[in-house]
Amino acid sequence: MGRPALSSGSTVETAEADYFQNNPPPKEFSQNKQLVRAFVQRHSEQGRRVALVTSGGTTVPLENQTVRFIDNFSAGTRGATSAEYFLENGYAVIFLHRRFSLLPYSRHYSHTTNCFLDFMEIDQQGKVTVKNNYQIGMQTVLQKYQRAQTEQTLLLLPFTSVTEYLWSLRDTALSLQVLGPNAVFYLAAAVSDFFIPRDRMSEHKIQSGDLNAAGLSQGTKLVVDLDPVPKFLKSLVDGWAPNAMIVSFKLETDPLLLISKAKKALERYSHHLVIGNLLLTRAWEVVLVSPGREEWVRLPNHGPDPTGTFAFESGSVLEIESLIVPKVIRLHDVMIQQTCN
Ligand code: PAZ
Repeated sequence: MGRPALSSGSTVETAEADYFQNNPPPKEFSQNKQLVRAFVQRHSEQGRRVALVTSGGTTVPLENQTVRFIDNFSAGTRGATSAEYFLENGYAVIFLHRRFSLLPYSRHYSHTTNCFLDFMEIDQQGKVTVKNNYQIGMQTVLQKYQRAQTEQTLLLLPFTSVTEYLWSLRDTALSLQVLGPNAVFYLAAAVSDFFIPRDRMSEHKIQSGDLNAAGLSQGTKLVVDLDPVPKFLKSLVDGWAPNAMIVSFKLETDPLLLISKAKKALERYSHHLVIGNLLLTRAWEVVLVSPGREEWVRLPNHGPDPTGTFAFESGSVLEIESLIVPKVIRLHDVMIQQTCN
């Protein structure tokens, strides 16, 4: 059974309606809508589960023709890596990601410390080939990538600003409603809590010599006046995706706050799972907080250094997402079973 729909006229509903009315959709919105509809329909007919994986940070533009913006931290590693494990487990994936952040499969060769050119060489005939010691690794990644291409199980949807993100999230959620409990939302993106409403945003680049142009500045200082972004998780859980499984992430820097903030989010939104992580240790430990339960997931051979201050990485090739995603899928299995009974 799904969650009850939002009562009409609630504050959340009004804030949501105002937000979408005052902040127009991105240019590619209608085109993406068609792509999502077709993708969902195909996988629904094939009886495949679909994961919406969000990834990367949203921006808050200071100008409509954006030169400057406030950014949210995230390289897109968590999202891109998790998407691969969902695909490997038979899910189709809609990958709602920050434009130019890491993507499933190409992430192995696209980071600046992992540049694809370092994997190549020019042979004696002048042909570009993959270096011998990378052949097997690249073949494995390429096979998985090509499988996703052939089976059309991966749909890439980019966003840049928080508004683009929210338009795409809402529309995709509405499209996924046909799947009922067979959809899972895995919200790893780092989404801005504050933004500048469209009607207060400068059209052109804010000029230091014309400090009142954007309505943002006072004297010689640039004062940025931000409004809160409506609590979209509430809208998602209660309104846009009432029957789907919803997994949110919580990023903190203070270890003492992590569990309490994750629990608070779970209570506030009444969804299925919050995955908590700390900025410094996120690559090797997370905590899964679900109603009445918390479970730490850690990569072996990682932990505090001898001073107990920082964590260190041992060079393990095991990725923590290979441990997280199967646990999420097990919870999804249980949720689907409970819905069917
Ligand atoms: O992309 P990345 O691997 O560098 O970082 C992932 C993350 C820390 C942004 C993600 O795991 C997360 O916690 N996202 C939610 C952030 C938030 O609390 O808004």
